[in-house]
Amino acid sequence: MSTTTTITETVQSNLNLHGFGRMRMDGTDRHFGDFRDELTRNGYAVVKGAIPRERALQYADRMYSWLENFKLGFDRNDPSTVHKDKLPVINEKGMCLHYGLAHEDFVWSVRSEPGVIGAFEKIYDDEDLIVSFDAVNFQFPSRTDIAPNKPWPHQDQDPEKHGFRCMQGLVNILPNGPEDGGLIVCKGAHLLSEQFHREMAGEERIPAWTNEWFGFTERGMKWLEDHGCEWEKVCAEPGDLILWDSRAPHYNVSPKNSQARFAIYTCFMPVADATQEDLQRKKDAFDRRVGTTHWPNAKHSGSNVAKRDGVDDLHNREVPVMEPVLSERAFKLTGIPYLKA
Ligand SMILES: O=C(O)CCC(=O)C(=O)O
Ligand SMILES: [Fe+2]
Repeated sequence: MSTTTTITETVQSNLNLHGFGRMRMDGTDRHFGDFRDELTRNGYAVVKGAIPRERALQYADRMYSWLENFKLGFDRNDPSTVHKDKLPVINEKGMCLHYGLAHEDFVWSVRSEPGVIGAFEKIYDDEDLIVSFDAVNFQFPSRTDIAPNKPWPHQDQDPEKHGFRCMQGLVNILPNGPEDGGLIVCKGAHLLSEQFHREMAGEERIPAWTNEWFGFTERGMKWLEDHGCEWEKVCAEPGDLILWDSRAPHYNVSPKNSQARFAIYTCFMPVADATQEDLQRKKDAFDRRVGTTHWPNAKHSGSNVAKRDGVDDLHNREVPVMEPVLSERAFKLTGIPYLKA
């Protein structure tokens, strides 16, 4: 192969890794012939078997063990032990946000799964990506020991910043049918987001702790309904990756039957969309083993201090039980290799 060919090929592959370019998510994306077609049309999609089912069930086993290893009394085989006194702190939405969980080895293993990374490489047509240090979701059926999970329809994107900016994802770990707990998405509404915010600009807002969040009021929900948008429960098998545009209105519901819902959030964005300051903050979050939001650029980071009934949980820990062992590919996802000295 001549040098010229090699350079041409390199330039070509850098420009257009998968031959389609970064998704625009504005309704004008060309036909891809894969999950991206649904993603661009509906604002969400399921990538079947991003992780082989058997491996997803092994992750479920590690998740159950992580809960049991607090030695508070939770036993996966005894539903009566699903109680907040017997579990680490998990909120009514199923989120577990502390205890170094965002950096447990099994969480990093899920983030580093080739089928997960590969889906985002296709979306962004880019291999230089960073990943969020996001929460883990454990939703158990029939909980009366915690507050009910009331609908919390929202977008995870600043309403003043239009257009497609971030693709969110979660790896579904347990069987997840129509009656099970999980993600509810307003189909196609990502395409109406700009119009919504223009027409509803004067409306009262639900307070948000970050600019990158917008909550839908009853009037907002009515607007979506009046514009023909329908809400759908997204169903998935163990190992399926669920993707959704940050602009897509969504929330989660708790299980209605006996099946638990486990999920690991995995959001990726091109490192090119992050500043050096973002990457520095991200490194700091990684070094301290704390979580971030869904946004991989680490605008906000969390803490490992869970509060139980207002006081620090006695079972808090600053580092994961099992520190992550990162492959070279996974380490790039921390953003650290992209920091200039
Ligand atoms: O658990 C889910 O399916 C969605 C969670 C979510 O929307 C969020 O954390 O912002
Ligand atoms: Fe969300």
